[in-house]
Amino acid sequence: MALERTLSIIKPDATRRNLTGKIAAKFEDAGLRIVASKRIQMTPAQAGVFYEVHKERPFYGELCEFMASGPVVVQVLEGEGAIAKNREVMGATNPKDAAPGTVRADFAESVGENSVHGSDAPETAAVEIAFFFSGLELVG
Ligand code: 3AN
Repeated sequence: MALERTLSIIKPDATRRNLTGKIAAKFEDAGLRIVASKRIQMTPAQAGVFYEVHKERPFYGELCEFMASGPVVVQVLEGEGAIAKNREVMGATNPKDAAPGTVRADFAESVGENSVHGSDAPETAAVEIAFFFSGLELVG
C-alpha cells in the first residue's frame, strides 16, 4: 500500500464540545500521523468554495453555514493507505450507520453535524490539502 496524505477537518460541532484531542487520538491510534494542523474559522463563502462539489445538493446552504458556524481544525494525516484508513476511523456519514468505535459513532450529532470530514480519493485529497496548506506547512 502507498504512503498517502489526506485532509481531515474536525468540524464545528466537535470543536464546540472540546473534542479535538479525543478525535486526534483516534487518528494517531489508527497509525495516522498528523503532519499539519491548524485551527481556523471559515466564512460561509470560503466553506462554499471548499464544498463546491456538493453545490447542487439540497443541504449545500445548510452545510456551508454550519461549517462557518465555529472554529474547525484542519489537519493533514499521513500513513499507508491514509485516505481509506481515515474514512474507516471516521465511520459512515450518518452516525446511525457508523460502526462502533468510529469518530461518528462516538461523537457525531446528526448526518449534517457529523464531527469530521475526510478526503475520499487521491485527487480530492491533493486539491483539499492545497486549499488549506502550503507545502512549507507540511512537516512529516
Ligand atoms: P462524507 O463526509 O461521509 O464523505 P458526503 O461527501 O456525502 O459525506 O457529504 C459531505 C457532507 O455533507 C457530510 N459530511 C455532511 O456534513 C453533509 N451531509 C451529507 N448528507 C447530508 C444530509 N442528508 N443532510 C445534511 N447534511 C448532509
